[in-house]
Amino acid sequence: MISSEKIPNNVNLKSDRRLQRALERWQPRFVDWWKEMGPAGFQDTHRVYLRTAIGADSKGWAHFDYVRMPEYRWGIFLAEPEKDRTIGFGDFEGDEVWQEVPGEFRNPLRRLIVTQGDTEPASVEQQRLLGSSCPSMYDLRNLFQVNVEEGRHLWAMVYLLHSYFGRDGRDEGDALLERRSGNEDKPRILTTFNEPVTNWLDFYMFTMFTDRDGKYQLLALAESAFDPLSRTTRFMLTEEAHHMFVGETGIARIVSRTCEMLKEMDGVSEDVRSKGGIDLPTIQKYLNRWFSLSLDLFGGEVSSNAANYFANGLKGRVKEEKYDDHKETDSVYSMEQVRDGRVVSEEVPMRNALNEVHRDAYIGDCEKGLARWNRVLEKHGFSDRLYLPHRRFNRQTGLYAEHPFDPWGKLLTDDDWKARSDEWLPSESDRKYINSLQVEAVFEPGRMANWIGPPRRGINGRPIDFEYVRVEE
Ligand code: BYC
Ligand code: FE
Ligand code: FE
Repeated sequence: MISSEKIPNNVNLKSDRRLQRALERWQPRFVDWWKEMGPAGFQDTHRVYLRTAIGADSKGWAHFDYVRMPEYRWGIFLAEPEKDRTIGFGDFEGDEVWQEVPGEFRNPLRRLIVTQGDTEPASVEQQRLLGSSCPSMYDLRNLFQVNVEEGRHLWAMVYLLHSYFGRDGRDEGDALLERRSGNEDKPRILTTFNEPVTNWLDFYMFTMFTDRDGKYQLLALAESAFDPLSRTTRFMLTEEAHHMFVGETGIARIVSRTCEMLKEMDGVSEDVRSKGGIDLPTIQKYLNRWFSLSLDLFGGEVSSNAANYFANGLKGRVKEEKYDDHKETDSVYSMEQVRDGRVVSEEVPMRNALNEVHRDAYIGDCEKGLARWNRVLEKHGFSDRLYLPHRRFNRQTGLYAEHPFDPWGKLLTDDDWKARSDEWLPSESDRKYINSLQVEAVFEPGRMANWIGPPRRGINGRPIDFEYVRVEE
């Protein structure tokens, strides 16, 4: 469905004039925000080979063309309604899903939607300076693809706020454009979305690990009894896959290039930095940083918020249908807690442990990605391996934030931590080194920066040396 309307959509926006007008008032504010806080440079001077959703069906969601970023057609697309859908979990299991917001759940639902919405523009802000140091034209295009789609995800949440939350929803829609990642006075809501993303190693780790939190949160919201939220998030998930692909393959390409350099040195030295490469210990440190920061996004291990969301049908578990018990009123979860300087296991009611249940599923998914990176090392004949640090390592929120732990989960003293944290997390000098490799954009079709290998294939069947970003005539 190619739409000539100002706001492309599959929600029959023109039938609701009030809503349409409200969104058309928000649209120029969004574009102003995009121009101010979206990708620096490349905006009016370049056209980018981008995927745009013009419909929610299999044909419509991936339409490729050259576009100027500020003219990208951010639209509102919901997955098709599921016939006779019923609530899949919690105290209202089996009831019909809601097409409107029940009064008693208005606040928590709005809060979930605002929190989800806030991460989308935050990530664009975090990544805004990366274009000028891109390792290839292909990567530059992928960065911008991720950015415009995060912009669309913001649209998705603002649509829900405007449609279902009246005046408050419109105010929240405005506030989403006012907070700024990393700003002391008006920061973004969740911790990780205020952390700086200063180079492409950060970026690939962010899209590998932080976008993957997005996948898991969206899967949990897709179970919601509030059907419009479920349908919106289901469609967002189709776009999310590419974001994680960019991260996973980005790191795999770096690992591959590092292996090549090590082989060229033929055991004489292991210092790939002398060849302008990125050494495995530094890759591991960036992995440690973004994995632990992303674990924080699941919330506290023991959470009454999570229990209430579940009881009330607002937020379920990933693939809820795979569980036998959809109520979890009597079940328990065995949680590791720190008591008198020791880690011990204690049972907590399952409903209160759901953030940890999500974290378990997420960690399992990350491990699969790690295995693919390690296969690259194996194929090149190296015995070194990358690993996920323990979930207690370097946490800023939840039970384990109160004590320092090493990457294997062992409790440390504060002095130990101070003395050793530079072994496990990127130090100032690591960051300086990585930034020194990335001072200018590689802007020539098919060419790659020295520290990264080429991708296996191009985008949408195009060759790797396709002109993915074009200077405006
Ligand atoms: N930072 O009961 P608790 C994505 C707050 S990423 C700051 O432990 P709860 C994307 C919490 O709000 C997916 N504050 O946690 C990725 C609460 O505040 P109150 C984003 C935090 O509420 C890449 C208090 O601490 N989507 O899409 O069960 C690029 C105690 O909370 C944090 C969502 O997050 C934190 N890390 O769960 C682009 C889904 N953690 O009540 C996009 C919506 C907790 O004391 N959000 N707090 O004032 C949620 O489902 C939940 O809010 C959370 C937290 C999972 C985040
Ligand atoms: Fe997103
Ligand atoms: Fe994403």
